[in-house]
Amino acid sequence: MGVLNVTPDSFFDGGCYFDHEAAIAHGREMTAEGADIIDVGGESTRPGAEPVPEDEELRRVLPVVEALVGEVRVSIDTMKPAVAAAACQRGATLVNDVANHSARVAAEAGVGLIVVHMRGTPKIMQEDPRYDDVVGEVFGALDAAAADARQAGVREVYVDPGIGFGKTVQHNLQLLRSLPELVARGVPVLVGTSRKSFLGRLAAPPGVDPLPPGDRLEGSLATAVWAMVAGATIVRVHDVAVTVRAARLVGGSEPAGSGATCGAAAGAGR
Ligand code: HH2
Repeated sequence: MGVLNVTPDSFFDGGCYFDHEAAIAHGREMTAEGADIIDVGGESTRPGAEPVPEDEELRRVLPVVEALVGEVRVSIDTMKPAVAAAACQRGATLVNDVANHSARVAAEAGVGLIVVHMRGTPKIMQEDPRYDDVVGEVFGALDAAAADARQAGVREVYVDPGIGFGKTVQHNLQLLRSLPELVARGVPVLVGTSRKSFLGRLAAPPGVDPLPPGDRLEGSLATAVWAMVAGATIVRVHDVAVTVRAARLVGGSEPAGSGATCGAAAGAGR
């Protein structure tokens, strides 16, 4: 799943694709790079983010959804059921609502739903998040939310532990380590670690400032690969081309006619 933020303030790509033409072009680029789904969002969910009015969010996302639906599967990344409904009317077939308010909309539209664990709202979620048993609490909440979505009539449900949504670095690591356990519960799993701040903290030497989002590619790839090995069905990423390459390595499949090699000297045979 390629991330397409039509926002001025997203934590990594804010402002890069705020213009509709730039957003559509980037959606096409990620599709050409091998994304199966493009996740279109018009409101940042970074820690501390201010909510965006509904009419403004619609103005940001709908033209992009409409332009891409004929070319690739489009999901709508929103915390507003009305925005989810409007995007589905225009052809989006997956709802990604980190606030979990959109089960009824997804059921009525006959589309898929991603159920996400978030503690609080983006504005306050990173203010001292605490759990007695983060894995048990998050996975238990996902079980319940997936059951509610099914009960509401959604046929295609994914669960997402919500990396960075009301979690410390240690909480994120515990959840990632326990992914095989979440996968084993039987509902397909989505994982989104791409460029997130815990990667910047983990990769920086002790006493040094966390790495900024632009320097978190290695961590993004390492955690995406781990999620795939652990059995996740979808990884949500900003860097599609390199993640697709990593996925091919993990899956062990050689693209037809690629003459897959390592290093610059293609065909050198080593
Ligand atoms: N992460 C972000 C946004 N939406 N949806 C799901 N299901 N899972 C995630 O982990 C997830 C998500 C945050 O990333 P991004 O969209 O790049 O940033 P921003 O919220 O600042 O636009």
